[in-house]
Amino acid sequence: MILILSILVGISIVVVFPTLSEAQLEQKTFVTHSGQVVYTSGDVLDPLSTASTVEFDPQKYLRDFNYGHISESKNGQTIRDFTIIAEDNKIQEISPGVFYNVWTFNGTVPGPTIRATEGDLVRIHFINNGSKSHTMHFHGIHKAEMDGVFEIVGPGGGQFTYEFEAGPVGVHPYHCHVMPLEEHISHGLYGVFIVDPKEGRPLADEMVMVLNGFDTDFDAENNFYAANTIPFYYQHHPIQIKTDELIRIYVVNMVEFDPINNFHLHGNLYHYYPTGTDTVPSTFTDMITLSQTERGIMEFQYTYPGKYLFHAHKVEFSEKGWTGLFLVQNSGDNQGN
Ligand SMILES: [Cu+2]
Repeated sequence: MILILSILVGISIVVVFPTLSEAQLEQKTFVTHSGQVVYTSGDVLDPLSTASTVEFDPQKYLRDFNYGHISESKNGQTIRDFTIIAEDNKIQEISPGVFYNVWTFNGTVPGPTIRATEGDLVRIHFINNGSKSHTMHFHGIHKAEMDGVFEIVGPGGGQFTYEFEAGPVGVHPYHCHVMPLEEHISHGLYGVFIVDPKEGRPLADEMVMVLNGFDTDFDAENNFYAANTIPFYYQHHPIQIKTDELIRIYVVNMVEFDPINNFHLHGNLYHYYPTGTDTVPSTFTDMITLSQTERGIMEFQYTYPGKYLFHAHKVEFSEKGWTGLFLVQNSGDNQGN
């Protein structure tokens, strides 16, 4: 009896958590925390050609930085104007055959990566075209009335202009701060705000990774996890980098419901700058663990070419989509080799 039970348990574990190598290749059936069975076709999801009402390209998002419309004040301060529009009616194919109502800033989850230099005047012209109230709350230093918590922006075209000096240097999340907060964040109203030091950072191949998850059956547990929204995306589309080239990743954990997330890099270690606020890394490691909205900057370079995994070492997350690959090519090779 015990033997039969243990075999059954073993089989169910294989069904719920198939091994990494086959997780994305075969039809997937898994039981959610509430007992619902989720089926996906096992096809590779192409986020650019689905029936979704969202156009989101994880390959483009990875290295896409929005510096705003730039002007200069009379006293020489750089002004950066951004227009951000919130909506809450879009449907996105989160996994093959699994559609979910995403709430978006400028049409995507995450919203655009907003980038400024320390001391710049940042002006966010926020328009709420959603059916619910929304706001933008930036992590960072600013006046109370610019905090996006008490200044609720009403649905159907409500507007607010957030204005603050960019600071401190680092990588910060922004997100809607309307209650119930869990609902507004888990549906996708978040993005990344990078504040560069005035003196700049050493030249690097820079990218942004937002660690997120989706609760598609509304049981306050995530069914899918990802770096940049689409489960397994960078496993099917490895991120191409070069040997001996400095890689800098701005990583932000926005996973709701789960208390922790993490980032493990294979075949290498990285210098890690928590929140990106210090010039000296706090650690040299291949594994960091992040609570919600914890973030930082990772820097590394590969000596040897080849394919290297990166993924959550929380295995449940990696087997439900939070896994990817770096394809490291020799610096001397031509593009596409
Ligand atoms: Cu909201």
